[in-house]
Amino acid sequence: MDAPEHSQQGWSFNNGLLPRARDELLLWKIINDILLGRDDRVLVLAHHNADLDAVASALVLKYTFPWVEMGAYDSISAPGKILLGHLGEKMVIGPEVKDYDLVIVLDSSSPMQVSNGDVSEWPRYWVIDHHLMNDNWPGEIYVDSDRSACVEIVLQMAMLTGSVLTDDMALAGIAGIIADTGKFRFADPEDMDICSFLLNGSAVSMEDVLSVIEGENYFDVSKKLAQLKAVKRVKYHKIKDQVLASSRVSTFEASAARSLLICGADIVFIGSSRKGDLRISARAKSHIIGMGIHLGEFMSRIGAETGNQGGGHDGAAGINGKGNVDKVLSICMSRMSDILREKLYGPSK
Ligand SMILES: [Mn+2]
Repeated sequence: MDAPEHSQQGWSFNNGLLPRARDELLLWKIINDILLGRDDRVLVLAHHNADLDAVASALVLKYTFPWVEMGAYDSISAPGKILLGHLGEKMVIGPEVKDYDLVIVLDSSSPMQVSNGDVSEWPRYWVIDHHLMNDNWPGEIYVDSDRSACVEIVLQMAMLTGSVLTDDMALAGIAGIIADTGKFRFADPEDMDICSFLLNGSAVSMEDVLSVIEGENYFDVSKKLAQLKAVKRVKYHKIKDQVLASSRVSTFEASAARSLLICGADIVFIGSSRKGDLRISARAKSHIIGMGIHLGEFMSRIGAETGNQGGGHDGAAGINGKGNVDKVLSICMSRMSDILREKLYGPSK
């Protein structure tokens, strides 16, 4: 499809449209490596259970640098698959990383999300991420935690290289931002600016994007069942007027967490384990964040305490690793109870 005539309109920094990159020089280092790899095998690698933002980021990189190959470690989320299918693109699941010359890791705050945890044998790689800065990754990485979605950083890369904004790029970009801002609930003005820019510069409408990412939901029986199971297996307790809840599912941790928040919990921990791998997803409502609780920092601490890797945003975070799910869940619940108790009743004597 030809890009609309006005697709380059406003495709410039500091025009109230696309925010300037946090570290343009570092971003150019990554861009140059991808450009130099034009004749090599370059892998764009999304994390396991690649979500919409990770898939969108991979897509925008592919549109900008068509020679890259897209891969996801272990699996792709259902919404991620829908976006790929809609755009007629494929992502390799579990690519053989050592067969590549260069790897660009997307949207991943730790090696555990894209490998068995050991990246020492990997080829040259870069990490582009928007989660809270941490030291899970050895070496220099590009992190901009002011960006609500990783795809916003990749769009900045597309812009830096003077790439044309296509409808597919706009659709992927908006989808990633919608997903990572909780359908704009947590969006900041810059997220709205970027979406407005993408809508203005393309023939894509909001309805186009939403029908792609929501359309299949009503027919996704395993997601519906995961949400109901999360409710059925819930454990909860209250501290003053706040409710903490935990539960277990085998998939759709994020939707399960959302369901428990809708049911009334203020902070939720959802555990799952697959083939010995453990995952905990934590979510909190905005008044909890307002109390000064940062789930990303919290999960990073619990990760360290349990020999796993944790991190994320203030209201949405997770732990990946190995171990007993119920045990890690109960540690999350008891440590968070202590924090809440101190916030609500003052420090214990
Ligand atoms: Mn993301």
